[in-house]
Amino acid sequence: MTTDLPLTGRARPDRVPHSLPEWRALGGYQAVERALALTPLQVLDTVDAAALNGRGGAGFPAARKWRFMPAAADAVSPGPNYLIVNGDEMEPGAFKDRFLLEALPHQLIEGTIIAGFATHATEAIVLIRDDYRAAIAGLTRAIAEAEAAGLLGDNILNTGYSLHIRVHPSAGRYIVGEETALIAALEGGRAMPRKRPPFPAQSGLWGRPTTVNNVETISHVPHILAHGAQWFRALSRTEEGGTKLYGLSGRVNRPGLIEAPMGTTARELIDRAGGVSGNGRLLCFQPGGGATGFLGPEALDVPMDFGHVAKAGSMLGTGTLIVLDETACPVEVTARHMAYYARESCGWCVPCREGLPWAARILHALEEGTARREDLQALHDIAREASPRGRSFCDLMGGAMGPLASLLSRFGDLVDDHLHGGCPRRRAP
Ligand code: L3W
Repeated sequence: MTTDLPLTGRARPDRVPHSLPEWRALGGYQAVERALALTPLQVLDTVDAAALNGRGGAGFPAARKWRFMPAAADAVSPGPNYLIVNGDEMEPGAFKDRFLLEALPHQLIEGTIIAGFATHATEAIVLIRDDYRAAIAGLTRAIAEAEAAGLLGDNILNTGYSLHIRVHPSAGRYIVGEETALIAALEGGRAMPRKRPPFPAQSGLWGRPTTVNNVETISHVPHILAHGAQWFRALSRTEEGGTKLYGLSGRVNRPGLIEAPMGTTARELIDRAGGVSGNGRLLCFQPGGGATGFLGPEALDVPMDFGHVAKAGSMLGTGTLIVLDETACPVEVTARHMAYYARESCGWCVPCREGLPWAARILHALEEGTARREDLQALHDIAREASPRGRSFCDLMGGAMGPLASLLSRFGDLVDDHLHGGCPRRRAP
């Protein structure tokens, strides 16, 4: 295995998943053997010492989340703990989990067993975006192989630990990625987020203690157990452990995925993606998918981890950069994002249900040259009122405000210019 690219180093170029014998020949399931020889608390402490932050968007420390889960003896009523692996990848610009699901299903199964053991779970569900058909089929096959070999299911490797994993295709909406909406959808209801607390760790699927972790987060776990916490930390350039599966899209010459040390700069990532395309000059980039605020060339040397990107005024989010060159229009890009988030809102909270379509309409009118100055004022009002956390049950609206608020603060003059006949990039010279 390539230990400097632990997450992707064993993948085949054609993404065809390994059979179980092939995976075992590459050292597969050794991490599971090692983990199940420890106690759940020792596994948890190892992941804690590795400083693994959740890769789904919020960057919450994985081990801290796991510690919220009660052991069976501490639970107030009998019943299972659940582990949900979130593969509902629908953030605009994000395509990293798809690769891990399609190319490396046994890696994910290993991580799920180890995370399940640490959180006292006996049932795990991998929820996968409905369009990811190859991922659903490949993971289902890999689960069957692992079960037949005694690596999964009842009494794994004769250790007394049992975990059953099932695959669940998502309902096909962006909001299903939010953990409480995801749980509602799994229970057969509409995917509506609910207020927290109670957090899923206290009352999740069917009222039971539940952990929800992203696919990339879980895929890192076997490597931490195989090589140790200090090794994992040393892979990173910052205090946040490990490598990161970054993604690049938009105006770069070679869009795609890059596994690199956590804290790699946007400058290096864009260089590795063949540099900026279009006119070759960077206008701005979104560091972590559609729901993250624009950063400019001044942020090219910011280490791309959760803490540093937040300090620079945006979010690492999914770590999938969307790059704009000087010929791209950030108003147009924001309009597209806003139309998406407006469509994907569950409609429960009024500011989100009404505010997002309104913002999308104004941005569209700006592009078309039909917006009035009062519309621009309304856009500012929406960004100001909808940005603070706590105005809605979940973060869909707050996330959508990332690009909008940064558009207005960073590109005020350009937005204003749109009042005079639409997008200046499209106007005849
Ligand atoms: C128990 C406490 N648990 C916090 C848990 C909480 C959650 C985690 C982080 O995500 C971003 C947003 C979107 N007792 C706890 C506790 N927890 N305090 O820790 O919580 P939080 O609020 O920081 O973040 P969040 O709401 O989980 C917000 C993005 O995540 N998002 C993610 C989607 C992910 C996928 C995917 O993985 N495929 O779709 C959706 O909203 O960008 O910025 O687990 O329960 N005292």
